[in-house]
Amino acid sequence: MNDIASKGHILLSLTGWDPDVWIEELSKTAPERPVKLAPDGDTDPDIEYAVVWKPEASALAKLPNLKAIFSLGAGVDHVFATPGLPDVPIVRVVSPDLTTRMSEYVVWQVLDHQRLGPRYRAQQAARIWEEDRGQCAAADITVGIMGIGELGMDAARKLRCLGFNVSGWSRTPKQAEGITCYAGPDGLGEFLASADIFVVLLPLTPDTRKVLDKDLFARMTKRGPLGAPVLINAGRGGLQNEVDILSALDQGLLSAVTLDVFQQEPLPPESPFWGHPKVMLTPHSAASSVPSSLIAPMTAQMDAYDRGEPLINLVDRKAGY
Ligand code: NDP
Ligand code: OXD
Repeated sequence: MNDIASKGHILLSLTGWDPDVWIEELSKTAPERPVKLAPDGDTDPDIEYAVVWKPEASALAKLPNLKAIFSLGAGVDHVFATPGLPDVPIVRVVSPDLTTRMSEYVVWQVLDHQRLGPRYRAQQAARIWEEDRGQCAAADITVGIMGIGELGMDAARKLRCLGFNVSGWSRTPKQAEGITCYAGPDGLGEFLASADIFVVLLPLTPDTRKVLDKDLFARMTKRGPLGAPVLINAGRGGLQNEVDILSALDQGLLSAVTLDVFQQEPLPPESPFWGHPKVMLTPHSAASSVPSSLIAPMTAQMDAYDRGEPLINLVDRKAGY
């Protein structure tokens, strides 16, 4: 006989991710909370928490005892896209593991562009031995972090440690030692004129959708040691106008791009990004959500909430992130 007292059930609703690893971790960490992959009917009374990544349409709409929704990602645009989203608190991922992974990705890509990775890989393919003796130092380059929040700030600090100059842009004003901070629409122009490499870590909201377009690229006015600005987008594909990115590369408004996220994922085989010589792409893998890092803090929050304590890392519904 099972002697573990049962608590409210968890609805695990995922699209595109293997549920087994999440079920295994949830069952190990919180065996007292049975996991369901779908509710028993629209109004399943047993479900108290939902753990989601791109949840099934309407799965959450009518659950009478749902207390909170936990996003398995830092971004919550996938939650807001769910039809019939109930008015319960939404918690997002803020985790040292995720943050470290993202900073590794940002540092990897910034260094790759600074150290002429694309050029030397092309030379290797053509068996050309030719050193570029004018290669610039980190101190010659400014990295502009567009969306200097949890992830952006950690990446900014790590880039500072490597000797890069760093600027940042956010919705509300910020101060950070050694980082030149700009905020809001009024600060955007100066921010865009400040950097050689732009790292985008914005959330996708109604205010940021398609913000990365030809007008924005034209406002990136600095022509530093890389010739034209480099764009690295690890935020969301919905932030970018993909036709404009390709034109900006052709016209030399951008010298190169790294893209981890796309309007359509998986990226369709016919996409021109696959074979473009100025594009480095990765399959939405900049910072993966890992069950062993995320589930224990999540179920601890459920227990705390059941005891009447407040939830942390709550999403601001009005701001959309
Ligand atoms: P945060 O909410 O901590 O940071 C978001 C930043 O963007 C904040 O600085 C915020 O400003 C700023 N921002 C939001 N809206 C605007 C706006 N309209 N104008 C200017 N700045 C704005 O989020 P995280 O750092 O945790 O995550 C950022 C995003 O990274 C996620 O939303 C997700 O889309 C993406 N992500 C991608 C992953 C991947 O593998 N590719 C993995 C994890 C996350 P303010 O500080 O004033 O609030
Ligand atoms: C996230 C993601 O938002 O993986 O965490 O994209």
